[in-house]
Amino acid sequence: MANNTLESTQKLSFDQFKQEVLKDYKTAVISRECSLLGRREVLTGKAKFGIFGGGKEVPQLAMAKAFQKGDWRSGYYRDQTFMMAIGEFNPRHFFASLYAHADIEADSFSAGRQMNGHFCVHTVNNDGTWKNLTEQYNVSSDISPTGGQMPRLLGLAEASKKFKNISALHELSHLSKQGNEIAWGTIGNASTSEGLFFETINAAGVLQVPMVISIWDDGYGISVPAEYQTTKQSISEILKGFQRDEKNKGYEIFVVQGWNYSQLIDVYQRAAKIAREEHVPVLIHVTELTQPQGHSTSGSHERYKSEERMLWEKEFDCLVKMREWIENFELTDENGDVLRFCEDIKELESLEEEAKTEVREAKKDALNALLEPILKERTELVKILEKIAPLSEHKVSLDKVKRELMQIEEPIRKNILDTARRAVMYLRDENEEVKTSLQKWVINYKAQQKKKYNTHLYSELPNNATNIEAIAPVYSEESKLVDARVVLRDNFDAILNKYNEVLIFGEDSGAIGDVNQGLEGLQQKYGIERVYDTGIREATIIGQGIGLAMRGLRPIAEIQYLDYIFYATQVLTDDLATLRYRTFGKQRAPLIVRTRGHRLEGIWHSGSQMGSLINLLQGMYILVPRNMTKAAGFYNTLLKSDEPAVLIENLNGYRLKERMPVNLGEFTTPIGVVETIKEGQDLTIVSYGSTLKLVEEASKDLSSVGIDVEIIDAQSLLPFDIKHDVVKSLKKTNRLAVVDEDIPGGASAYLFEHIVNKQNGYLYLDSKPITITAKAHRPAYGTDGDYFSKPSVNDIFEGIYKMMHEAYPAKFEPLY
Ligand SMILES: Cc1ncc(C[n+]2csc(CCOP(=O)(O)OP(=O)(O)O)c2C)c(N)n1
Ligand SMILES: [Mg+2]
Repeated sequence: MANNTLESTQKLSFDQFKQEVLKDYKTAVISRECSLLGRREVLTGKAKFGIFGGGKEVPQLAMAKAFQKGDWRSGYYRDQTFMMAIGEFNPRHFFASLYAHADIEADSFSAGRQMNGHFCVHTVNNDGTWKNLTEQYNVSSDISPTGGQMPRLLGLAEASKKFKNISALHELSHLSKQGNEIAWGTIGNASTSEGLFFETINAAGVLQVPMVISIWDDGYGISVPAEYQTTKQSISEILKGFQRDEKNKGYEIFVVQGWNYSQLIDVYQRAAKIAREEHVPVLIHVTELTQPQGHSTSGSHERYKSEERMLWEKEFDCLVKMREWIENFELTDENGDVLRFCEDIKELESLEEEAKTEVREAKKDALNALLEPILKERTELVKILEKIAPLSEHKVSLDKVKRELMQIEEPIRKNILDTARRAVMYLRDENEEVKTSLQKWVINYKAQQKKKYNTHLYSELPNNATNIEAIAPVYSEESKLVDARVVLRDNFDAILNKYNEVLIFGEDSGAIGDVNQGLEGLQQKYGIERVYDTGIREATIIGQGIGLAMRGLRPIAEIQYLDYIFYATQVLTDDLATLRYRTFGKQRAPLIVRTRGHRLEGIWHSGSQMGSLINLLQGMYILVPRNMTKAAGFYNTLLKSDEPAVLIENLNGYRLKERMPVNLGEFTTPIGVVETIKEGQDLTIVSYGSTLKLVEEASKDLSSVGIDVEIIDAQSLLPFDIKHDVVKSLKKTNRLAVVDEDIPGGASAYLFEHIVNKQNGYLYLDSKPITITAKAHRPAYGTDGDYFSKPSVNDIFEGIYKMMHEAYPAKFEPLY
């Protein structure tokens, strides 16, 4: 019966059908052979670590058949067969990534930056323009944290809905064919235990987006069996409540055995039709999969699988089953002739032999390609060492390190550079003639490696966010003083009007126009597709934004309060912040995260934890505007660029008065540039956000006792002061205080290190520099809680007065 289904859905002539099946089988055999040889490469020390797709080949063939150009995948490390079946991966590439070949031509997924099994297809050209995403298979770059692919998947699927429903987006025909694309997810059975999985499943059901999520179920998560992972040991069983029915929208859920090729093809075709045509999410629980070699190269599954299970895995290995099916397949045509896939088993055997040879050859080629440049580099160094050695007093040592380097059969760059740097150490006190060529070689070699390993954290294109020029807000005579949230709102209005791709969403962002009315009336004006409410689910709000941004839209995702960003921090730090780096600049997601914080009251409402974000979000911008005009300018800057950022508005600033600029949507606040907001002679105070208001107040008290401070607004924490303006101020004042609402050792330590160390501020200091910060604990509630937890005007005054007293005891009497 299944065979008939397959035939009818495929509508192919028998011969075409046969060719298709054999091609699939060969792809699966190639994939399996890669897994087997890959493991050997790791166990013999040629590669560091391996995680492969063995035991999951057959369902991936079926998924690949339903996957169309323009579609997207967000999956995990088991998908090598799918990648091969869509033509984006081959054995040569398999080994290049296993060997961590640090060249984007050899390992197009990450230029050797990611472990093997982390797939990707480039979405941007070298000049930063989008590729035609409708004409290629799109694979969003994988990350290792289990379940981490899920939030992004939601956004990839939601983008189709936006491209369909927002008519102004239809002209972006290189990004989408009016939303005809499916976002395909894959996840392991055990990883469905993660909260991100459930959050995404619920959100996609609510949003009704074209998403097909496959669960590759092999009964284990490394060594831990399903009984410890999943209630009722079945994810499809417990998700039954999501099944759509006549009354309610929901999911279509399929369960299919992972070794049943023909049923799999049928299920995937049906799933694709539902998702593509009806924009309904589909879940496919693919059961009875195996792991013929265990989880990864770091262990062996004999340790935790029973003998019985091991026997079952051998029997139900999807490749074995597919082969059986091919061997036994028979179809009687209308003439009564019996049609078969293979008349003779030898046909299959020779196909398998061919596949194996192809993999072995690819392995050799990949290794040679890896080694070739490295061996050349070694020769270069060796030649220099041989030239220098006879002239050196350290000939014996130089000869020894050279010999050791030459003895390494398959050297890596670490071996080469280590040898060279040791040689520099030996030659440190010898004359220039001897050592210059080597020193130069080391400097040059290091620079070359930097390009390989330390680039693309931020954009290297001309529109890098820090290159966007400042445009000052312009005021006319009619410019009124208004509540600052109105400046923000009118600027968002201008943005939504100017950029059709901008979407703004979050908790309470739609109907009421956010909790502080910064989006007031904008849903009414621009429609529910562009300014909208989401559920309370920070991680997937960010995931939504990542996926939308990856598909060429310009989402502004709102996290209602800074303190709640931690629900989404895993997604931000592991996925968004690493995206450009881990793809060697070949994918991007210019998501703007809008949030509000600073100087609130209470343990979970303080909005101050900037240090933690700075540590986790390298690869993003962290902007802390002191007022709403500055904030609006940052949004305008970010939209001219294409990089991700978190922007923290001042919660207590929305009702303060600011003048309304006339060039809304146009003026920009430069990123990475500080601003001096008060000039002074005696001391430089660096601060940011709403604490600046307290600093300004304290400066008046300080002025009244004869201390004239200069106040600098950091404005941007990541990056901070790229022009090194603070040190220029220190040259004048010779004293530094960093005032910060974060804990001791938080953002203040970061600013301090930048100023004193990176900017060499220590050279100009006449007093010990200080930080004035909050207490180490979370701030207590209420005005007194704030006063005794965070730096107050008194604390700032006294801290700085003390510094001046220590410098001039006669002039400044001790306060206490
Ligand atoms: C957040 C996180 N926790 C733990 C791990 C370590 N880890 C890697 S794979 C894995 C098991 C995943 O099992 P499953 O989802 O069933 O996928 P399978 O490998 O079986 O295909 C674990 C625990 C991880 N990568 N990420
Ligand atoms: Mg599993």
